[in-house]
Amino acid sequence: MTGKTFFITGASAGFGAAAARLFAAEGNRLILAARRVDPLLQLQDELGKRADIHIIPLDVRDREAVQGSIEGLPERFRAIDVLLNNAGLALGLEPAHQVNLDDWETMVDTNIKGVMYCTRFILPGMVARNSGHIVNISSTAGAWPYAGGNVYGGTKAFVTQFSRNLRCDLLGTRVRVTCIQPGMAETEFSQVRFKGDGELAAGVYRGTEPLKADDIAETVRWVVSQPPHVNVNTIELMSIDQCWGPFAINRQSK
Ligand code: NDP
Ligand code: 8X3
Repeated sequence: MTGKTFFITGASAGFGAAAARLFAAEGNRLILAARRVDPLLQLQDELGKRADIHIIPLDVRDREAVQGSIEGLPERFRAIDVLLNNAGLALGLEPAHQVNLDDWETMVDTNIKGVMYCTRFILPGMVARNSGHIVNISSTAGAWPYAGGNVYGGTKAFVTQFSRNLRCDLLGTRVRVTCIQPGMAETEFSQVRFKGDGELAAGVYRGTEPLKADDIAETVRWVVSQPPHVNVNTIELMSIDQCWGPFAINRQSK
């Protein structure tokens, strides 16, 4: 995969930064978006020698900002080949009756609306060119329930079903859609979920070999490198140290 234009949301850390490094190394043109500017500038510094990089300080929850930044792209970045809808987060692990409602709204606004906005403003160009690929980062949390996953898992279930429905709308075009559902991966994700509590975050991965950001970037590379007639619909991947649990049973009933 070379000479393509990628739009990567959530490029300042984790999967997005790893994808940026991988696709820059292959000589692609990258648009990197996130709220934090410093890590984006560092990536531009690091990768700019190998690839043409355009950075956008962007909060994907801001519909007008998403529209403005896409419409305002420099000419050579306008024909986006791959949209990697990756920006997202989980906040908290409390049960639904105790959760902070602002956290729920932040997850909905970021994980659902951010994906909607980026897709809606980039997709028309892909359809007009009859070429392009939308890769959405969902999660095992969107397919399998767990205590405390409440709205985070709900937002990722949206991403999974939205991806499938996009495929239906795009049938008859050469625009591809893929949904990737990773399990536990060690990035800044748990730091964000536990609001900077390093001990809680480290506990998520203790004693395991979790997925790495590079594993997800490689998965993205694989799906976008398939021949144009091949659409990889969904990929679920987990660390070898993760698996499904049995049904939970309350034994305090009587
Ligand atoms: P990180 O926390 O390492 O990275 C998340 C990225 O999303 C950051 O670049 C962050 O940038 C960006 N982001 C968050 N909110 C916004 C926003 N409002 N606007 C723009 N960018 C935003 O986590 P991961 O790399 O692990 O997560 C990437 C995606 O993968 C997420 O959608 C996550 O839900 C999903 N995922 C993660 C798994 C894991 O175990 N790590 C497993 C399965 C899925 P900034 O803060 O600078 O805005
Ligand atoms: C992240 C994976 O299991 O922490 O989407 O929700 S999990």
